[in-house]
Amino acid sequence: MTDMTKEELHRGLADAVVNMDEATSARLSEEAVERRYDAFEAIDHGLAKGMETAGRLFEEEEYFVPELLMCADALNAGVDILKPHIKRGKQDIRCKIVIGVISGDTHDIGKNLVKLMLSSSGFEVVDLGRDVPPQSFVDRAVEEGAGIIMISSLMTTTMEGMWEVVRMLEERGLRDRIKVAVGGGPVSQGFADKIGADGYSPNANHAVRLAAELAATLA
Ligand code: B12
Repeated sequence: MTDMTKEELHRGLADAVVNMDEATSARLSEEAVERRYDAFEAIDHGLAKGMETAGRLFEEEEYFVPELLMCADALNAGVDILKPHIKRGKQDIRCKIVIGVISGDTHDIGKNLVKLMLSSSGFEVVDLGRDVPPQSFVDRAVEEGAGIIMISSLMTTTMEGMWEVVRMLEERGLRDRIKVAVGGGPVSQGFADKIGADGYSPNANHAVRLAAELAATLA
């Protein structure tokens, strides 16, 4: 083991993602586990921060899609090691959540982190994956008896699909029984209000609180 502080280790994880370095991402994640550092913090303050920087490099046209894919591989190598060590929440929430990325959109890193936090906190989560048509969110929520639909969108061009989900729930008279929460890069509280969603969260940590609040309104 090295003598890195927690902050240095987080920085190392972020750099490993930016440098597309899966081996270092995995090694430092193992080190975080050995040192009993908070596993989600290592993901959130380390690996995800690296992805943010990669996003900036993409905007500056220094990185392109192939680089981003390799950054995502490095992030996932670390997440796989840290995942089993995320502290499980104590609350006993009996609410099923259907989660997915809206149609036309294949960005699923953020959605996967939200899912990870929700399931670690005791929620039963049904993951529909990415590029999910609005109709499938509604149909699966009904089939599964879910109380909450959580939708992710990373692109301005796909976020309108979230509106469709709310509209379909209204049409089917399900709006009171199924809550809708939205999130992802271009999504804001203002957008959530505009489409009539029940909640918005800017990150995975807050998404857990939001889900608990929405679940309480269903009880
Ligand atoms: C990584 C990445 C990719 C990877 C995705 C890999 C994967 N498996 O996800 C790859 C390389 C495949 C990719 C492809 C493309 N991408 Co891209 N990509 C990104 C990038 C750099 C980072 C996204 C990310 O993972 N962030 C890290 C995670 C942790 O953050 P997050 O997703 O925001 O999630 C957090 C919160 O938002 C929140 N959250 C997320 N979802 C939800 C849901 C709920 C319910 C809640 C409550 C909270 C919540 O919690 C999460 C964790 O804290 C962004 C830039 C950016 N700044 O976002 C561009 C970006 C999203 N991509 C963009 C583009 C244009 C594309 C492509 C079209 C490029 C191309 N020419 O092919 C394709 C699109 C393919 C498609 N149809 O989906 C644009 C979108 C522009 C727009 N229209 O809005 C962006 C903004 C880059 C840019 N500035 O131009 N991309």
